[in-house]
Amino acid sequence: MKNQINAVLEKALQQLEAATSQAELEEIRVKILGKKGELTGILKQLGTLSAQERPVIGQLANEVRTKLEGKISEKMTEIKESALLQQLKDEKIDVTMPGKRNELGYKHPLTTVLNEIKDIFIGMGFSIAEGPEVEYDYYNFEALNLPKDHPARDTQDTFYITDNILLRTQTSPMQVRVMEKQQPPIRIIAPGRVYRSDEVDATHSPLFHQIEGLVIDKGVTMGDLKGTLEVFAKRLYGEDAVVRFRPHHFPFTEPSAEMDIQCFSCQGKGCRLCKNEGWIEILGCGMVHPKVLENCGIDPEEYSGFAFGLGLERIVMRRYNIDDMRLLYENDMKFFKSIK
Ligand code: 2NL
Repeated sequence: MKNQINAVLEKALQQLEAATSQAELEEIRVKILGKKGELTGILKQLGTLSAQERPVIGQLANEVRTKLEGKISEKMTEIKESALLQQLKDEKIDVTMPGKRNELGYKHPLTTVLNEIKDIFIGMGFSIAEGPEVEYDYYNFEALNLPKDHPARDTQDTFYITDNILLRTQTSPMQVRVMEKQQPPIRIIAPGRVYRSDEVDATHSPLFHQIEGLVIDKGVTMGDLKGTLEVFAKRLYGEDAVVRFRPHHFPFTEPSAEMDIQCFSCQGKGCRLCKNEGWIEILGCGMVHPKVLENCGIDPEEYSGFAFGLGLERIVMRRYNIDDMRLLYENDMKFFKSIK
């Protein structure tokens, strides 16, 4: 039996020496020292030995068990250490490698220019008024002196939701809402999305952006309109910008005008940029129609005011020399980087 025990010890030591993983060690431990293990099996036979042999063999078996347990835990430590070393080696970071740069976002050109325009008007004492894009027919048309049979109300051009609810075609309804709520003095701009049922092409989109402005107070004149809008043009295009006003017609203003800026490329002589006009149209404007004031609960005998509207896309396209409006909506990063 002594030989048997020593043989088990020898074999176990050899296997332990060759083991390379924690699982292998555990397997060896169970095979030798487990409940059905080889050494345990031998110990179960102690009863068959004589009274002199039993304590000698018993002691030997215990020594072997202790020795093997010690060896297993020693080997375990060794394997764990080398696994850790390997892990550290695998996870080593080369701090001299070039870093991965996170791409920083930037503002859409529509937002950049809108913010500039907002700042210009805020600098002149205006507030920003924002409101619903789904509107009542009344606020979008009726209150603005556009009666039911007016051509601008053509169902072909307007997204109607019901008979009297629609997607706003301009941001003026927001200005009507402010006039209803607030007595003059009023000085606001109303920027935002507007909708028209247009086919998409280089100069049209069913969704675009408008900025309208409104000033109402006692004694406001066409002189205030011209002065304010000229200052706006100079802030946006530079102090040497030259503007002119041409008579026009809008149902909600009387008199009405359009403001042009002299072509900065040819100084009014006419070139390709201004299509030989010498002037470039910037916005529409006029003195608020007395009927509109009345509709909004403001006495036209006591107050007067001016209003204007401009299309943001057109200003942005001219600024960045973009000839196709679709580029503003297609989120092609190559394009946006090229005009950044
Ligand atoms: C254009 C012309 C314009 C207005 C908008 C307006 C608003 C109220 C009362 C009177 Cl509440 N007028 N807005 C006035 C004149 C012109 O827009 O060409 N826009 C792109």
